[in-house]
Amino acid sequence: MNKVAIIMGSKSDLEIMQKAAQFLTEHGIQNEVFVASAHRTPQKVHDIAQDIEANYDIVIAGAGLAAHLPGVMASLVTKPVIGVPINAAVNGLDSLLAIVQMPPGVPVATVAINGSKNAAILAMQILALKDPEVRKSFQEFRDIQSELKPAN
Ligand code: RP5
Repeated sequence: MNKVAIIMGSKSDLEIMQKAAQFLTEHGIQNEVFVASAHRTPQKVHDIAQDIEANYDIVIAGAGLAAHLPGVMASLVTKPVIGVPINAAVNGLDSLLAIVQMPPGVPVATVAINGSKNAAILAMQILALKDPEVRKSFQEFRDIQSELKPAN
């Protein structure tokens, strides 16, 4: 199905998280953005998790402060979850530690603070494992990035 769910804890995370959506869209990968808070709207998170489990391949989850959303999402779905710590306070270190320090058994693949573009690139690499078209598109991205080929 090649669909990526992008979820974040607040609309205030959108400025950072939309870089993930932009990268995926630019590379022809379907994605959908959701806003729901593990703390403020837990039932909505559960409902979205059910949708994700049925209809998506990978989750990119961003949150700041006591950033529990990526971990909660990882607990609710069997799909890989990539966590994006958002810098909302103390330079994002609170969020980074909350997301990366998952207990054994429920991993969240965590990227850098505000690293939503890398989250999208990682999602594309995972999709490329089983889809030759995505693999080709990813190789083109790599070639352009390493200046083997001019950007058009
Ligand atoms: C977290 O709290 C959100 O992910 C956001 O990064 C932070 C602040 O949220 P707002 O107060 O801006 O809604 O849950």
